[in-house]
Amino acid sequence: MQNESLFNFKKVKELITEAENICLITHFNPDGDAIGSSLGLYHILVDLGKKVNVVVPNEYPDYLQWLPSNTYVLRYSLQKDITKEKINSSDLIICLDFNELKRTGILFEVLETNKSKKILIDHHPYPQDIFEVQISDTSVSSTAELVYETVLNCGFEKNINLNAATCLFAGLLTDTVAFNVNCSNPRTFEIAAKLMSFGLNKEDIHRRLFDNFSANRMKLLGYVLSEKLTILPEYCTAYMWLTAEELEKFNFKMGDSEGFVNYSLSIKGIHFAALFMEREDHIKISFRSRGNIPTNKIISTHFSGGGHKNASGGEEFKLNMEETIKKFVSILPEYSDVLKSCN
Ligand SMILES: [Mn+2]
Repeated sequence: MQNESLFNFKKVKELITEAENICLITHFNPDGDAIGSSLGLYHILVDLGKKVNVVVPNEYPDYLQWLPSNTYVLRYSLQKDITKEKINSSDLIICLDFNELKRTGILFEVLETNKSKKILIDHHPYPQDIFEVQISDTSVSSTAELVYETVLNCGFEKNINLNAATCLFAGLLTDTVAFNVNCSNPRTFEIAAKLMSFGLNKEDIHRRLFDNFSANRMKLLGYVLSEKLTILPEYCTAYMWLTAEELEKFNFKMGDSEGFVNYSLSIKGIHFAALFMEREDHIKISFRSRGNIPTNKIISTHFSGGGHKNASGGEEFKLNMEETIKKFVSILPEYSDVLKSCN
C-alpha cells in the first residue's frame, strides 16, 4: 500500500460504525478478487454486528461458488426486485474492485439514482469522483489485499475469522495468478501469511481456483493454442481469437476462457498478448502485457474498456471479429517503441 496517511480510514470506520444496513457491490462479470474481497469483507462486517448484503450484477463461474456464504450473494440478473430493494434500503454502500459505477453493467441503472453514502475500495486507476471516501491504490496486488489493510487501519482486525481470511486469500490468489504477477511488494506476502495464520488450507484454495476446470475447457484451450495463436514477432505481440461457433462447439461456459490470454505471454519474446472472443452483440477483448506496455491506455484509446496497466479488458460493439483484429494489428506500429522496449 502507498503511504497510509493518504487514506481517510477514520472516515471509513465512522461510516461503517454508524451504518446498520451495508451493501457490498462489485463489478459486472465478477472474478475471484471481486467475489473474494466482497465476501471477505461481508464476514468481517457480519462479525461486527452489521446487516450486510453482497450484490453482484450477474452470475459468476462455478469455481468461485464454494466460497463461504456464496449462497447469500444476490445476483441482480436473477433477482432484480429484491436486489434493488436491498441496495436502496442500505445506508452505506461499499464498492469493491471497480473504479466507476459504469463497470457494474446492468446494475448501473440502480446505482445511478441511488443516494446512499458510498465507499470505494479498489486498485484500478482513475476512480470516479463520487465516493464519500476512496481507498484507491493501484500499488496493491488485489482489492482483497486492500480490504485487509482497510480493516486493519479501522481497528477491525479482531473481526477477521477463518471464513473472511479464506475469501480474502482467494481474492489475493486470483489477482496474483497464484503469486505470479502483481506481487513484487513484500507486503502482499506478509498479508498472505497473516491470512494463512487463521488456519486456511492454501493447497485446497489453490486447487479449487485453478484446478477446477471442465474437460471442455481444457480442450478449448488446446484448440485455441494450436489453431488460433498468431505471433507478430516484429511487435513482440501474440493474439488469439474465438468465434461464437467455435465456443459453441466446445460447449463454452462462463469462466472457461479465464487465463487463456496469459498463455501467450509465456512465449519467449512476447510482451503483449490479446484475446478476442465473439459475444452476442460485441467482441470481448482481453489484453495482457509486461513492463511498461500500457494495455489500459491502448484499450481505452482504440476500443472501449480499461483496467490495469498490464491487464485490461473491453468491448468492441461496431466491428466484427475480422475488422476488430485488423484494427488491432493496424494500431501496433503506433506502440512499436514501447512494445519492443521490455526485453
Ligand atoms: Mn482486482
